[in-house]
Amino acid sequence: MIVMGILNVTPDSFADGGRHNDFEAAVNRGQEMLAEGADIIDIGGESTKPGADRVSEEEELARVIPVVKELAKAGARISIDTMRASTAKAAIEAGAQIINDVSGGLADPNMLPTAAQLGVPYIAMHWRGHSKDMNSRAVYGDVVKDVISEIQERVSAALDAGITKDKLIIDPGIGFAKDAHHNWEIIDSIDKFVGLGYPVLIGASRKRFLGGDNPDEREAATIELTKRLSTSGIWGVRVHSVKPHKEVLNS
Ligand code: PMM
Repeated sequence: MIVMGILNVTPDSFADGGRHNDFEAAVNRGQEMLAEGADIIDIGGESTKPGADRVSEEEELARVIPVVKELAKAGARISIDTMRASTAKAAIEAGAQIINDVSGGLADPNMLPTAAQLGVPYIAMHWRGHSKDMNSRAVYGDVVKDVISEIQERVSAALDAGITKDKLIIDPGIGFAKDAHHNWEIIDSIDKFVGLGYPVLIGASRKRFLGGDNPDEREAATIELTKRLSTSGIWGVRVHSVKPHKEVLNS
């Protein structure tokens, strides 16, 4: 199972916002994660925490592109965490190798064709709308069935746009338009997501449903969850701290 290390070059991400918000701090943290054995570094320049405002394309590019270039030079396998096709394209041209789109192609109509044209792996996350008001969209009949059917719609759209099956990775979008109960139901039914036949990524790291007031206090629960998921058949976990997760997976 792969470990994707999170590198948010933002002032406002919920767990690591403001910690690597300039070029030097971001590159240092990326190199640290590489040394700890991160398989992929996921670089993002736009916070998606509930209630967050969008950033402009210019600001997003200014945050991520220099960091992508520098860490690609250092040999990192990089995913670009963006909802914008233009940012995805610029990041791939700067040395990133994977597109991580939390909107599954819904936020930008150019994203799926751009990913198809670039021919790189594409992570399609389950999403119901921008962060500003996503909590009001956390309404489901049967959350597992509904999320699976909405992911299947995005998979069809991706395939129709020309992304090939072998390039698609899916993600149920833990914490995105989902309350704690929804998140746990998805995790308890993770086999159903794995059964869809695509690699599955889980990004639960330090999210609110794990309990505790402070994101840093949720690390122990995040590690427990990685341990639990290690036998589930998922492809990878997206986490803030790399080393303890690699240790759990290697033990
Ligand atoms: N969560 C966040 C951002 N990007 N990408 C994927 N594929 N899956 C996630 O669950 C996900 C994501 C929000 O968390 P952060 O602020 O810690 O980056």
